[in-house]
Amino acid sequence: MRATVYKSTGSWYTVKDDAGDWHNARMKGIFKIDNITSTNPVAVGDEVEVEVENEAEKTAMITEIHPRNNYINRQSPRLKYQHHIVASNLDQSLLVATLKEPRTSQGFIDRFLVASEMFHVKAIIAFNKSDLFKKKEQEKFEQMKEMYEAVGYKVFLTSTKENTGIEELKKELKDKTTLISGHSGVGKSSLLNVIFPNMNLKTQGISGWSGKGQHTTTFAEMFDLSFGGRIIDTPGMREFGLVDISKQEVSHYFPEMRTKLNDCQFNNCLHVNEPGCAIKEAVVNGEISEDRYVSYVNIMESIEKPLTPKGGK
Ligand SMILES: Nc1nc2c(ncn2[C@@H]2O[C@H](COP(=O)(O)OP(=O)(O)O)[C@@H](O)[C@H]2O)c(=O)[nH]1
Ligand SMILES: [Mg+2]
Ligand SMILES: [Zn+2]
Repeated sequence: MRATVYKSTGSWYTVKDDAGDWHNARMKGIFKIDNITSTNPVAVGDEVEVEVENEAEKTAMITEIHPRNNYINRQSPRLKYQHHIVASNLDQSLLVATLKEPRTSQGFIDRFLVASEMFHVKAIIAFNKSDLFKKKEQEKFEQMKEMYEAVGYKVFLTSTKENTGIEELKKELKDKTTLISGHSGVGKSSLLNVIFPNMNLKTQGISGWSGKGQHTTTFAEMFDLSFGGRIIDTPGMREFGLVDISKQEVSHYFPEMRTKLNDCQFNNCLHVNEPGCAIKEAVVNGEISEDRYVSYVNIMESIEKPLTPKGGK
């Protein structure tokens, strides 16, 4: 029977089968998926086959994992050379950002967008706390919206306090599986509460079941939206790691650079110091935003440095 993974506590998985019934499932045997070394073989969002073990206790065995359309991973917090799959089969990722209390830096936003491109996941951005905006923030927002929309990312403006912009955002979430992400304090939980007030009630029945494995602050969890669609929350995840990214590929994850890469004089151009660079030329003549280019250079510089775990602050 086919089922979808909604939650993982390490060894137990909460899955919902195609008939809408919930099970607490365990894995059977050892799986090797996609030839990657992963600390968690089954991830939230995975489509699996399950066999019911105990009807009364609602336990089941996962016997097969269906191929993933995509997945997001990061370096394991404990084991440097292993990856942790955060979530799979996503339609889009939503970054909740703020310009005030706290301020999300553009560098952070651009790293998120690069990671989304790298994982083949469409990204959208919601600037929350619009009720706090004064003229300065309003102008900054307009500028960011123009910049990001020009390169293909939808931008929303919301306030959970004044309940504005929520309907537009809901339309974008409808019938899609969306991973929600953003710094602590930007209003992710508040947004989820206004988008779907009963969200917690929906999964409460089964989520507390296993008792042990209280890793709920590090593991992702998926929720059904009442109007269709699903949200994956990743509490405690500060940012997507740019895992295994090479300098050569970074420009491919900037949509505005992608189309110009063949115009550089050198085909191995990194668009930093090389002569005859079409990217730098596009920055000079205003076709590519200078701020986005700054983020590009910063990401390139961060790749030079040896990998350090990005878990802490
Ligand atoms: N002014 C204002 N405060 C907000 C808004 N949304 C959330 N907050 C506040 O920001 C703080 C952090 O919100 P929370 O949802 O816990 O953020 P999370 O850490 O991203 O889940 C709380 O004090 C919220 O009341 C908003 O739209 N406007
Ligand atoms: Mg929260
Ligand atoms: Zn170049």
